[in-house]
Amino acid sequence: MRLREDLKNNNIKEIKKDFPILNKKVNGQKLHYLDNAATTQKPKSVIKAVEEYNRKFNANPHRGAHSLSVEATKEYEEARERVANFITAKSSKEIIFTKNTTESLNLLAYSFGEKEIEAGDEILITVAEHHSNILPWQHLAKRKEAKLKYLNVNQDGEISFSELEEKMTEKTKILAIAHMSNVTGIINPIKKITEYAHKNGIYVIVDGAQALPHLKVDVKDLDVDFYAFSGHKMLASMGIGVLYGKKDLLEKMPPFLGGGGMIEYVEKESCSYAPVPERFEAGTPNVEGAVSLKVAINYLEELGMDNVLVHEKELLDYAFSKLEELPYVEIYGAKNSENKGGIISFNLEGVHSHDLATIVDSEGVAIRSGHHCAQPLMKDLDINSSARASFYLYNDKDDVDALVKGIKKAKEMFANGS
Ligand code: C6P
Repeated sequence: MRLREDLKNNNIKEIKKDFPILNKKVNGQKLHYLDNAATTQKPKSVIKAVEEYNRKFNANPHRGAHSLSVEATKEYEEARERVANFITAKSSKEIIFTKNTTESLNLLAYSFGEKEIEAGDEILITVAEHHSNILPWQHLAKRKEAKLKYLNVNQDGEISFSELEEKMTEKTKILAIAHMSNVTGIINPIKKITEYAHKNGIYVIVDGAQALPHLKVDVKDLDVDFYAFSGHKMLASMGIGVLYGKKDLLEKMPPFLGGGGMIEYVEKESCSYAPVPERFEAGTPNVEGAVSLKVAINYLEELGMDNVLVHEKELLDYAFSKLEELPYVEIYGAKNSENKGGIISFNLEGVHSHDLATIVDSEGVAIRSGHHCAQPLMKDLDINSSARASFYLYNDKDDVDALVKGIKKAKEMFANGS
């Protein structure tokens, strides 16, 4: 309850105390970490849980009768239960642990896609997808002689339902779309999109890398077929990710990788597979990562996901109000927080985004610059790169003010011919 009240009362100073790295000085300045869409920082509880796991429980799970292996298995499976509960899946059997969102989407393309897609079929994605939700489908389409089709986005970063209707044909088998864009921060109306797609017999695959850390996701209510996300973008360690899938679909899918842990029985020339989810988890899994995810979810639930989004929207509106005072700043996507999470992409007239990122870094402000692994969208926006500030639950107005100060400094330096 303490955390929830702190967030609601905007007592972010107290929340920051949970994140040791935020005490760090960067270039002699207080750290203002605004690169949360790339990865988030870890609270003390997550750091402690990972250490504790290694001190007390580390063993190879599902592979031994000895006590330690049983304990490691318990830790791992508890984490799976926790994830299932967090996203309101029907069962923990619907939760597959992967490395990250990228691996989850590749697993789908190589397993589900390979089974479902035939020559001449169509796969629909949007132009605003991260490369992780483009390349697996591009490769699948090439392998199968299928067609990859793109939905456009408007100035605000939104797709249009009339274009969606127009581009869904009887050949369309899969629609793969981000829940939240990592460039514009737009939140796509996944429930409505899924209703449209399902009416046309199309499977819906959601890239939830940016959405799940910031808003309440109920996969049952959204009715999506698959949902992918990464632990490191939601306070957990790097190297743990999730693929949620409806159980009846997962059960029909062939494995992606072969090896230990995913079989029932192996003979010299053949084998039978373990049931889901183990069928998709070949090799020794990342148990400490799963433990970190469980504890990260505990932290997020203590705050309340609705409160997290409200807080980020408040910061977003504050940032918009500050940036709008600077006529030389061009913002990409909608300039209000209505359908958005805490992401702002922008450029400064006459300043390359990498130069801007370096200058604000000298003020202790960490932002991302570049193409954000979304080059088709960059091309549509007619830019090669942008700067991006992305917020999380431990950011406050002080962080935004530091960013604005850094932007003004960059503009001045470049005006003076630096
Ligand atoms: N975007 C960013 O700075 P991984 O790397 O597998 O954890 O996540 C991939 C991914 C997939 N979809 C979306 C919408 C994403 O934003 C990302 C990761 C980071 O924007 C790193 S490029």
